[in-house]
Amino acid sequence: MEHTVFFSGNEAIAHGAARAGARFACGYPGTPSTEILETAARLEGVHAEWCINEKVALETAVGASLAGVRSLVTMKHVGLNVAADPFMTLSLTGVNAGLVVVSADDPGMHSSQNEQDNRNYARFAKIPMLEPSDSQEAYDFLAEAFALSEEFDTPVLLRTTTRVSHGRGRVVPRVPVQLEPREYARDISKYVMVPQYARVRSRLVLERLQALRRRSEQSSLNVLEAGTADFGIIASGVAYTYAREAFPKAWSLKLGMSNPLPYAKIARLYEQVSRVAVVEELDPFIEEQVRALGLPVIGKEAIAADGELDQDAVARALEPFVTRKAPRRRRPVFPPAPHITSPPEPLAGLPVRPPVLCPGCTHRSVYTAMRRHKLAPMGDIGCYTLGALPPLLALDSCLCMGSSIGMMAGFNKALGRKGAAAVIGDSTFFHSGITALIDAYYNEAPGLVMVLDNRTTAMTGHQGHPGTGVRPDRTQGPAVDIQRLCEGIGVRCATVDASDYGALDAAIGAEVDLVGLGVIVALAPCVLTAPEKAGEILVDDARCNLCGLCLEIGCPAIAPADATVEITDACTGCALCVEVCRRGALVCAGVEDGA
Ligand SMILES: Cc1ncc(C[n+]2csc(CCOP(=O)(O)OP(=O)(O)O)c2C)c(N)n1
Repeated sequence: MEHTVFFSGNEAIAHGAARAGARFACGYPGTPSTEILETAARLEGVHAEWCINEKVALETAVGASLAGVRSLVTMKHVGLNVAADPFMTLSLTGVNAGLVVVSADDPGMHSSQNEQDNRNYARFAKIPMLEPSDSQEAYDFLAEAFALSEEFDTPVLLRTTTRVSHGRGRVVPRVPVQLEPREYARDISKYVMVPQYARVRSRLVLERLQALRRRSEQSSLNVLEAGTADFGIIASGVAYTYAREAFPKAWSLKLGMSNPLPYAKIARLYEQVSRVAVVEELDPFIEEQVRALGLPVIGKEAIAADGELDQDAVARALEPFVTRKAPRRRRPVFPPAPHITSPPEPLAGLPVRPPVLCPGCTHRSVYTAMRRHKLAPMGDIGCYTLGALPPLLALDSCLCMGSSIGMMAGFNKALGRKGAAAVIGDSTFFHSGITALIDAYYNEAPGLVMVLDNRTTAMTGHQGHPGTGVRPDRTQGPAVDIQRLCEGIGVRCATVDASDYGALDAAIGAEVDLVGLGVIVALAPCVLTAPEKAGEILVDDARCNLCGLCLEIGCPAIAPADATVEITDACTGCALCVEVCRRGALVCAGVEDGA
């Protein structure tokens, strides 16, 4: 007899992920998902960690995926609300090694504050979704999910419900998947979701969805099972098993891959039978899409839209419809492929003006100092994200607010060394960087976190935040000190004047050489809030050979001239260009001296 084991769905997911080559698993506890990670933690070769919350867990898994390791992240349904910010944009960036997000939903609310149907999230994010209906499928679907993730460059949602997660069943273990190692390749236009790159990725997501639908049509996970009755059922997950038991003679379309739906397979079911019911718990997720094809269907008018189903409930609900007169047969109308826009042509005659960091912005000094240390800089959202654009090319990722530290932690954990750093603004640090820093400390992630503290929320127009204490009416309230906060957590932290390039360079060099986790707060007020000119930059034409070093810092106040460079009126005198010039061709004079 075949060797079998007896697993709950959650145990099967953990074992299935390990068999599929996942080496990194993280999550936040919540019924009915918890045992997945508890099981993963007991498996050899899998690094498992509890994260501080679901958002940080997802960002950490993304970091591990970028570093080349297949990663699993687990949560209960409401946890995906917490992780929704990285989740939605992860659809655009895609992955490196496969990444599977498990959402364990709780119809009937055995242990939850609501019973939201997270299948909607897969449609919302335009990503594939798999729904196992028993332990064997929970085990097998993981290999399928990781393969889909890599083939289509997308996160995959694996959605279970309490009965699948907690029900136990026989599982036949399979041969472990053999994997080629995946190198990390820096790709700013893929991983840095500033508008100009995100617009391109958005179109790719729409094309990917079309390709996924073709896969869904062919997938062996979506099976049309023949019956003898003039009645068909469409179902996924545990609802399929209830329907099968209640109506053993019915035809059925079992959907293991329930997003995107296989329209042609649905149409084929309608060629066989004159009455079709969708059996699904909670929302009319499948039903509404079938109706949109113009097909008559029995759905939520019979099957409860709240709570759990079981085989008796399904039998009771559908019995009257099975015997009812069949509706007139109709042909489905498949929706046309969506129109996807083309990138706009640049306006003729107008120069292209990509957004840049302001002249004198001290974020530029940080990037210039970091460049020497060859760490992959995981970025975040703020003015400083502009540093990802040419010529600085200073950030490797930008997923959502507060994502940099979790991504750095996952990346470095997966590599087993300090391969990445995190770059985060002060407002973003308070928004959701703190939780990720606590998580990195708790999970002992090594790495350097640069907090670019310009004493304001510059990107959105200089609002106050807890670090400045400034209120909307510009009055002063209490302020939180970032260094003391970090030290209170237990993280090593130094504050450096961000306008002092030499000090920055030395502090970063020292921190990179230390083991463990450290924060450097690069402190200098936003240049727009300190408008006085710090000095006058003069060019020594005899020394300048237009080598271009000063141009690499991307300051809009420096422009190439005939044989030298020219400093324009936009210069604030920050003197970073003086620091990087190796020929002494740029000199900073006091404002009065130079005037
Ligand atoms: C979830 C979310 N909320 C709000 C925003 C809008 N937003 C973008 S960057 C930013 C804050 C940037 O401030 P900070 O981190 O201090 O960086 P700075 O712009 O000052 O360099 C905000 C609020 C967003 N992108 N995402």
